[in-house]
Order: sequence, then C-alpha cells, then structure tokens
Amino acid sequence: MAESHRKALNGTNRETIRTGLSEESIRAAFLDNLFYLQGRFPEVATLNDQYKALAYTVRDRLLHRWVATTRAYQKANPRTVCYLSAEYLPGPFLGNNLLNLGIEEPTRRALAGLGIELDALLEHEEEPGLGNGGLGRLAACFMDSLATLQVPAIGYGIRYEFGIFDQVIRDGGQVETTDNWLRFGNPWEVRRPAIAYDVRIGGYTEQTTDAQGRFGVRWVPNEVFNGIAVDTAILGHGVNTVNLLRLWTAEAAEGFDFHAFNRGDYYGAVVREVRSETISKVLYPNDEPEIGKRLRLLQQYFFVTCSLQDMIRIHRTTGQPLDKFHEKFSVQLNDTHPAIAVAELMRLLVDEHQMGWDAAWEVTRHTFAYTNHTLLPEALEKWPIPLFQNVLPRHLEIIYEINARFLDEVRLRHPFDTARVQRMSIIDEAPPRFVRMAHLACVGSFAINGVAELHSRLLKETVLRDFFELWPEKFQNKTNGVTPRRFVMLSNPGLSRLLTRTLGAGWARDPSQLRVLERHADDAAFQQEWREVKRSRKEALAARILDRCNVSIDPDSLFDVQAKRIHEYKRQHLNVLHIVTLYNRIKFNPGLDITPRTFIFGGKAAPGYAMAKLMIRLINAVADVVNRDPDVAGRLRVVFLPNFSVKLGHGLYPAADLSEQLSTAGKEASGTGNMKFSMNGALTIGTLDGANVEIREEVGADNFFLFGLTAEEVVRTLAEGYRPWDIYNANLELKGVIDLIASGHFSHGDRTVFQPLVDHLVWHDNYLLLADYAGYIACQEQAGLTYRDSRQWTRMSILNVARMGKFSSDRTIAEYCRDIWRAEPMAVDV
Ligand code: GL9
Repeated sequence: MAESHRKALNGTNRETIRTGLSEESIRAAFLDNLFYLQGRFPEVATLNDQYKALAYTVRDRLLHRWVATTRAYQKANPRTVCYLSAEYLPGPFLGNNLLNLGIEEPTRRALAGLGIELDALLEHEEEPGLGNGGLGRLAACFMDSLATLQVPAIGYGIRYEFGIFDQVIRDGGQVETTDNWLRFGNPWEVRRPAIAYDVRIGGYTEQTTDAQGRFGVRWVPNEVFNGIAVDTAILGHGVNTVNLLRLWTAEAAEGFDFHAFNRGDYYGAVVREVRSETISKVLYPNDEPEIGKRLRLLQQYFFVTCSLQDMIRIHRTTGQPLDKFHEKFSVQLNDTHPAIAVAELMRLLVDEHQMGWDAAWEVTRHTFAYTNHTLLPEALEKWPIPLFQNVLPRHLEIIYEINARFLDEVRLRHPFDTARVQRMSIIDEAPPRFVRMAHLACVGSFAINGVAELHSRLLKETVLRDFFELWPEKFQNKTNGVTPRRFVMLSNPGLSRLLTRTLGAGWARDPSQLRVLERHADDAAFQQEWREVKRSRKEALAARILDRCNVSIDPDSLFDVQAKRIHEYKRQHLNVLHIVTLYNRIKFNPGLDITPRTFIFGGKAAPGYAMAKLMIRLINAVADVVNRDPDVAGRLRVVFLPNFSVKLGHGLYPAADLSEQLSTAGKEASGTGNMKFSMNGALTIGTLDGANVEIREEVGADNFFLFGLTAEEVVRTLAEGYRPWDIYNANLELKGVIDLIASGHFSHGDRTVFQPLVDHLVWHDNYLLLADYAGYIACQEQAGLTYRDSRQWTRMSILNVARMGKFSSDRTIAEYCRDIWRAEPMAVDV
C-alpha cells in the first residue's frame, strides 16, 4: 500500500509533505508542522511542541485516507454501523496510528536525524480517559476492528472535557484529582462547527392541529442548547479505511443570550452558557449507574439526540425516504446508557418528520440492537419518573405509548398473568415510579446480546428471562474480544517480532495462525527466546515501578498481577488474603522455601464506593508492612501502581506471569483484561466466570489455574444460608490471616481502620471470599510450584498465546456484522 501510495503522489513537494511515508517526507513534514502550526523551530521546541508536530504529521496522513473513505462511502452508500456509547477509552493515538500506517521505523529514523527520540514523544502523550473501564475500552477495540475489517462505521459518544479522574495514592488511600486531558490541546480531533444540532430540555407538551386537521404534539422546551461534532479519525490496520469517532460537545444555543444581555442581565446570559457547557464537562466515574443524577440523564439524551439527528441528516443526503432508515443504519446500544434512543427516534420520526406511529415503530424496532454488560441487579439503570418528566416530558409520553402497546402483546400471550405484566413493564410502578432502561432497550431492539457465553445464558435465565420467553429469537451471545494490534503488537514489540519471525506477519489480522506456535512449545531454543522477551518486559516494568513507586522488585520473581476496577465482586481482597497467608507462613517458618513473588495491583475505585476505597487502603497497608519486613525480603513484594490506564496497561500486560481473574462466579459479565494478559503469555488463575470459561476452553484445562465455586454453586450456597463465620472458625490459617488484619498489624495498631471490611467478611461475605479461600490458596500453591519448573511454565505460556486467537475483537466484530448488523466490508482505495 505504501508503495502504490507513494507512486500515486509522486508529484509536488506539498503532497509529499502531507502524505509521504518515507523518512525524508516525514522529517520535512515534522519540521513544517513545528514551524507553521506551533511557530517553533527545533532549538526552542519543547517536548510538547515536538509531540504535537509529530501528531499533526501523522494526522495529515490519516486525513488523506479519511477523505478517500468518506468519498467511497458517499459514492457506494453502504449499510453503516453506528455504535452508540457513553464511553470510549481509546488509549494514546500516536503509537497506534504509526503502527496501523506501518511507518513506525521511518518515523523513528526521521526523528533520530533531528536528535529526537520517538519513545519520548510516545511517552508524552496524554490519553483520553473518556471511560471507566472494560465497557469503554471494548468500544475502542470495536472501533479498531471495524476499521481494520473495512466495515463502514461511526462511533458516537461524548467529548467529556474531564475524563475519568486521576488517581493519586496519598497516605495509603485513593485521592481523586481532575483529569485535565485537553490542557495542552488535542491534535487528533477536528472540530466541525457546521455539524451542530439543537438539544431541547424540559418544558411541557401541547396538542396541535395542522392545516389538514391532523393532531400532533408540540414539545415546548424551557432550554435549548447545541451539540457540536468533534471528530477523530480511526484508521484500520494495514488498510486505507478511516472511520469516524464523532464525539459531541455542548454549547449554548446562540452562544450568547442577547435577550438577557439587552435587559442588562449580562451575568444571566453568561451563566446560561456555562450551564449548557456543563453537559459535556465531566464523565461520571461510577461503573454503576447513578440513580437520580439529572446531569447524567442530560448527557445520555444529549449525545443520543445529536447522533440520531446526524444519522437522519446523512440518510437524507442519500435521497432515500426515512422509512428506509433501518436499511441504511444498524445502531448498537452499548449498554442502556443510550437506550433513550428508542424513544428519541420515535419522537424525531413522528413529531419532527410527520411519520405515522406504526410506520415509525417499524423503523425503530428494526434499527436498534442492545448489548447488556452486567448482571448485577443494582447496576440496571432506572430513572425516577418525576426527574424523567422534568427533563424529557415528551419522551415520557412516548414511552407510555410504547409500553401500553407492548404490554398488550404480553397480555395476549399470557392472559391473566398480571405478575408477569408488572415485571416486564417499562415502568416500575413502585413509588416514586421509574423508567427501566433495560426494558426500553429490549422492547425497542431486534437483537439483544450478552458479552460471553456464560453471561448470555445467565441473562436469559435471570434478569431478562421474561423477555427471553417472549422473544427467544432476539437473544444472542457475542463473546468480547480485544485488538491484538494495540495489546500485542504495540504493547509488546519484542513478542511481536518473535511471533512474526516464527509465523510470518499474518497473525495480527488472522490470529488463528498463532496455533502454529504449538509446534514450538517444547523447543528449548524457542522457549529460551520466549523467556527473554518476558524477562525484558519485566525489567522494563520494574524500572517503571522503581521510578513511580520507589519500590524495587526482582524480575526473577513471579509477577502476579491484578489490574481492573476495584470492586468487591472482583475480589482484590481475596488476593490480599493470599498475600497475608504467605506472609504468615514465612513469619511462622522463616526458612520456608516458597516461590518469590511480586504482587502488582492497579485500578481505580468509584469515588463514592467506600468499601472499594478501603480495599485500596488494605492493599497499600499490606504492601507497606511486607515491603519493609526483612524476614520476607526476597520472597514477597507488593506494589499498588497508581492511576491505571490504557497506557499503563501497555507496560503491564506483557510483564505479567500470572493474571488474577478472581470474580465471584456469575458476577463478571466477561472481562477483557483476562484476554490481554493471556495473549501476552501470562497464565490465568481464575474462577469459572465471564470469558474465563471460554479462555480455559481454548487454552486447555491443563494450562489454566482454576479454582472456586461455579455460578450455580454460588447461587445455591447463598440460598442455603451461607455462614462465613463458620468457615472463619473452621480454617485456622484463614482465621490467622483475618485476625492479623483485624489486629491493626497493618494499620499501626489501629484496629478500627479495616474493621468494616473484616466484619463484612466474617458476617456477610456476599461475594463468597471465605467459601473460595481454601481452593484459591491451594491453586496458588500449584501455580507457585509450576513457576519453578521453567520449562513447564514456558510451555504453558506459549500454548496460551497459541490458542488465544478467538479473543481478537476482529472475531467479535465479524460475528456482530454477520448475525446482527448485516454489514459488509468495503475496501477503500487512495
Ligand atoms: C463491563 C463488565 O463488567 C465486564 O465484565 C465486561 O468485560 C465489560 C465489557 O463488556 O463491561 N460492564 C460494565 O459496566 N463495566 C464493565 O467493564 N464497567 C466498566 O466499564 C467500569
């Protein structure tokens, strides 16, 4: 591609500077951008100036493909996937775009010629933290795979001015600071002031009659503001396809309320502007929905209406009537956050475009598909009716109408089953009454999916059971995946080189080719190379940890890593119970011969989630004592790596030996970190939960450390009257561990600090840590012993990588395209 591209443009200097892929063009472009876009010359340029000059240089090369893609789409008018997501966690763009363009090496040389190190610029980039965790990162992996598979797609979302908070660890606890990611500007985005839509809020509705005497409804809002498109180019790997990530930013409608200004109310006019701009100001940092947060509902409606209005505008440019809208677009709802889209599309079609209700409903229910990402009942979004009515009065009317028709269908199918009608209603009638967003999404969608086999099965058996009984044909599974470009090629260049040398370059686009590695699993020379790659990543991580946390760790020790949001169901505290178990064993038996381990944690806690914050405190407290204790030195180290992010993940996944996937079975919908670790040759210790089940199936039971109750056993144990107190008293080692934490040993003698956590464990323990404790400890012992047999461990590590092909997000996206979106790839020429 690069060659033909160069030939086609073998012309003026200007084209070369904007599009050329050679070292010389890149260097010339870099200097040009430094000068004309920053007003800088090399001698005075700061690191940030250099970073931006390079980013613009790369962006020019994307723009060129972007325009070609847009042209091709306009001409062919293909079916287009629209992914609606309140969160995206794309990670740093520079390295990924260099990789996908295939120009990392010439760029490195171009900069070296100027005395600049590419790695320093890569390190400098601040990532957009526009998501909380797995759900937002999944959306970003999907955007990568859609472009790589050359599927026409638009990702719609919110351009939060402040993303997920920055986490600082102060005195052992989490402190949140604001993430001012736009401080130095964002070179990847292109603002499109001409693509702007009205967003109405509040007010009331009234009946209208038109000239022909037809009734209609007019929504008289009490506030109107604008959503402006801010676009980012998403380039596929090794192709010319550039899809659009279109994020909306809020502005006051006329920029300024001249009416108020003329009345002399300057302050009021400015305040209105300030208020509208708060809509896209900040990401809600919870991984569970916020009940009753008005601003959150505003955000959801804001990006949904802008996105749907944008789709309608695009559809109209094709000359097709609106009753063909669903043939042009397939719209995926990433969880219930955008579920208001079902009512909003009805409103746009019926109220704004004068379509009849039945015709509009046909379009709507053929447009949307819904992905559920969680089984936790407390995480199912619902909005109190008074709030909903206040913000979206017209939508509430529409939802009542959708619901009335839907419940008629339920009654027809199940006459006299009023309990079922109540359970299924979009409205929860328990005062103050709520709108159940998952029900709205199910009723308005033609397909509903979970994100791993187990999760999809449990959805049908539990939270969405009634819907499954009504519409079994709507239900599907789409097991999550992650992009091997970012999470192997970009994060782990050493492993990538070894894989390419052994298998050829095809594995990143077709990871089934990794299977060939199985042949090398016992090859001593290959094993040696494999270990050297891992070793170098461990050294790099050790250097980073020394720098950031001032803790020195031994790259020969087993790197035992747990990186994910901090949550009771993910059970980071089970990991801590293991650490303290080992600590106690060494204290009681100082000569104990155990496999030296470094425990590494990363993850943020929701700012209002006290128990999760206490878990962070516990990890840091244990780290503090363990790392200082000469008795355990050389055998145990504990590190909490602050402010986990996509970027930190790049350094973490490749360095891990053991991946901790400890969620209580039935609670983790899928997990995606589990995939990133295993693809980089870490072995998993985990429960039969989420995608762990399928990972184990793929890599083989012999290459996976399994422990814990199954989802069914979890339900049964709780139903039979679980008594953690009995387990605590029956297991002396466990009792010793919990008592030590309770005694204040890790809290300078203060027995109160961890009391809530300890009490919860021994009296309630609804995530069944104590039930799984003994099995976990035994399994960890097995893992520790296996690690000592480095041939065996390496063999298992190679087999993990060889058999992880299924978990490429390309496979996931191909399945969505085939089974849900009916979307086809379309090649783009430049
Ligand atoms: C999540 C699930 O909890 C994960 O198990 C799943 O892998 C991802 C992606 O499907 O979605 N749902 C959810 O709300 N979050 C998930 O990670 N939370 C965050 O994104 C913080």
